[in-house]
Amino acid sequence: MLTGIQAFSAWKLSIATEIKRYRMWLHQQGLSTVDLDDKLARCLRAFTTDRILLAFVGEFSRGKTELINALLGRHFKSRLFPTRIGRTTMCPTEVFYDPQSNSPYIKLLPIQTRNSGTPLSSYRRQLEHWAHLDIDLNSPQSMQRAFEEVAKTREVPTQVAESLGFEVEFLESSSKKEGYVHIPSWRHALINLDHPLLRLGLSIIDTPGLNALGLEPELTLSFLPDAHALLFVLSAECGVTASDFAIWNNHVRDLAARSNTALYAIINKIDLLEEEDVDYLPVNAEESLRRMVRLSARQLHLPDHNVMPLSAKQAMRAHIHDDPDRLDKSHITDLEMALAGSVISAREQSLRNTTLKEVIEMVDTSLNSLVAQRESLKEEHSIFSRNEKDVEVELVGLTRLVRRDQEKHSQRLVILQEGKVQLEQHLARIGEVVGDDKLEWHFNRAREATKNTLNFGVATAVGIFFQGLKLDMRRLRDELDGSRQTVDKIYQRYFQEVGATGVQYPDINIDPFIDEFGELEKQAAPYKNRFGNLLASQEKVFDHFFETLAREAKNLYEKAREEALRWCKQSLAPLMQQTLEAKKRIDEQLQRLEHLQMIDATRDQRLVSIQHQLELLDEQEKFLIEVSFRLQPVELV
Ligand SMILES: Nc1nc2c(ncn2[C@@H]2O[C@H](COP(=O)(O)OP(=O)(O)OP(=O)(O)O)[C@@H](O)[C@H]2O)c(=O)[nH]1
Ligand SMILES: [Mg+2]
Repeated sequence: MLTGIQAFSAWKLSIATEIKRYRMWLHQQGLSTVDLDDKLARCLRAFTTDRILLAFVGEFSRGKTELINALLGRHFKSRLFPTRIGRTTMCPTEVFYDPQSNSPYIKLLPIQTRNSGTPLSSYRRQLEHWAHLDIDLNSPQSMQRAFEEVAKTREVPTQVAESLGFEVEFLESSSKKEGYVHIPSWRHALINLDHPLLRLGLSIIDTPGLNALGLEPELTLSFLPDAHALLFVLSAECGVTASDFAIWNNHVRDLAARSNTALYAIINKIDLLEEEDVDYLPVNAEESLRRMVRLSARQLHLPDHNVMPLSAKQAMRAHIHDDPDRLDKSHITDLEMALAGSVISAREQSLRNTTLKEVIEMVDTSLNSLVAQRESLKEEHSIFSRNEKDVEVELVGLTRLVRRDQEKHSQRLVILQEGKVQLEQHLARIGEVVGDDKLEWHFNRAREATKNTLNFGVATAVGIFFQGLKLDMRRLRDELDGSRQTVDKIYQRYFQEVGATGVQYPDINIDPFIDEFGELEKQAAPYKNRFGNLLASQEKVFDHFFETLAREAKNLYEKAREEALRWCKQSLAPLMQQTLEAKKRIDEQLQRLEHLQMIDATRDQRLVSIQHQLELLDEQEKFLIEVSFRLQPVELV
């Protein structure tokens, strides 16, 4: 996996370097505009901030944490996170590398913050609310103490647990105090470690088993859909049990449809199966494992190759004792290879098909402009190479032609400026169709309906909310259809002036957003069924869920608006870039011709001057060809 991620990181870095070089070149040539620069800055960000997120979910004690230990254990050679029989991981735990910090740490968000109604995403920006623990990777005792803290629980009266949004039926009762239950001490943990995989941009989220996913809706609604791979961990001891199945159905299954997440089911603890086979069963272990894979794949509706049998514990032991045979038997390498293959290549494809494509088109436009400039210089060269007495006449003739060209280009710029004004109107309308006030209105109306569950019921309240949002999205789609017609007309008018240029405007599709709203709404299904009309004790849980759901919907709504506005603003950018580059070339040519007419130079001096220009052009062209070449696809390992 390390090799795959290393190759991917090196590739992203090299692309980012080329984008920076091209951006600088545009600046130096005086060809950069605010729009073009914004576009390049956005593309650069996509390559420099790209991360790979792996999420581990499943029922408690299936071995999620041990699997993370095994994946990181290749480097550390020791077990990092505590694992034990029964519930271990008490709060969602993110593991990553923080380049801004000099030493490893754990940050813990107190559970009481659930009372505040502030989302986790906001707390992530306010680190003063988090407890901070330094960890010393060289001291096993320090590590143990720190990680024990993450797993800490507290005893609180059931009402307190309810007021924090917990569903009491999922909590362990206190053995000492009547009416008290155990709740986790912390709501979320952030762990910064220096590890080669994490340094390369991999981050991991470990989740507790039991009903943790139901407890922190932000996890299922926000974190997990962002994951590039979701590992649903099962145990070979029991296969897919009813509670595994409930987690799968309620929280995992639909995630794959909502996002580009690669979904794997891991059948962990296969070592146990082998031991059993030796002692009691005549059937060979391999065969029973294959059967279990096939059965689980069928139950979960996954392709067989996405169900991976392995032993995290055996892999961990193999790392500790440096035992390649045991590592082989653990089958952990199969998972590492599958992850490297599917996740990295999906990330890479997505960057190639979107961001990188845009950059390559921009570089091509600049290259085409240089080619046109070369043609002009060659033409000038051929004029000056001819009989000297015709030169002045030809020069005047050429100057006249170029001046006409210049005028044409000024007209083209006018077309584009007028187009921009037209698009401003579309921009304003888009801002109205999916404005903040609209969103607020939908939210308040749904809020009213949830409060008034006697009349409406939860299902209706959620339904009303999403109907409103989807209706706005459809209006946005109609508005964009109108904008597209305007853009189309501008391009046609431009093409009539210039002839076909091969430049195309990017397209936009709002349908995936509408689908995503549908998927988000589906996440409310368990609540709809469970609550119908809410009991008082369930209200708090639903409130918390609804706040999170509404916030996610809000993010999605804002994302759709942002994309629509960006599309509208940048739809003329390819033509604008082409026209500005051509205009600059023509202005320079005209200046040159006027200068050549004024000075009293000999034919040779003029030829030398043109030759010099051609050499400068060669350098520019060489530079851009090199950039363009480095942006082209290469086979990653
Ligand atoms: N035999 C065997 N035991 C394993 C394996 N992986 C994990 N275990 C054991 O299973 C128990 C639970 O492992 P954890 O990694 O804590 O499980 P988890 O899924 O993270 O559980 P929660 O944090 O409570 O949700 C521990 O005792 C592990 O040692 C494995 O591959 N083989
Ligand atoms: Mg765990």
